[in-house]
Amino acid sequence: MEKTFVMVKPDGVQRNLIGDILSRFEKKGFKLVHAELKQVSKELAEEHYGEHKEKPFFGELVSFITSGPVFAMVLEGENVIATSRKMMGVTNPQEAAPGTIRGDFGLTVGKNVIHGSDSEESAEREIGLFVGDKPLVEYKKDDSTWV
Ligand code: FUP
Repeated sequence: MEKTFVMVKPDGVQRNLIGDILSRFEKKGFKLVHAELKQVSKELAEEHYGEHKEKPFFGELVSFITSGPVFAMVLEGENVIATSRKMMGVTNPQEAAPGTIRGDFGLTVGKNVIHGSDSEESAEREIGLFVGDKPLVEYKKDDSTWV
């Protein structure tokens, strides 16, 4: 089954949004297979955001994501990568549609509340970076009453 990496960024944790955000994914029907409140190191932040290394906002991005704990998750479900990104809304919260996480909770592009992998390759890479060799939690959910 498809998996993705999602994290509530330090602004979301500070603003007590973990529960609201996780609740949206749970209610959608995605299965939580890993969750961790985690302090991101500078090394991990620089690796995770490596594709933005040359961008003018790279320094701020790294200092923001390391400024306090993040709530890191792995979610599983059909088409979870694209669907969870849709639920997050576009990168800039000022342009994100109402009803999306960034549209409802975010104000600025620098502090946009949530991250989610954008492809199968980045999901695999980010799960590797953030979860490492900790095993994902395997369990059955009885979907028979609602699917
Ligand atoms: P996304 O995949 O939606 O998280 O967006 P990107 O990978 O393009 O950007 C990663 C992060 O860089 C964003 F979440 C916020 C930050 N960013 C800025 O601070 N300024 C920008 O102009 C673009 C992105």
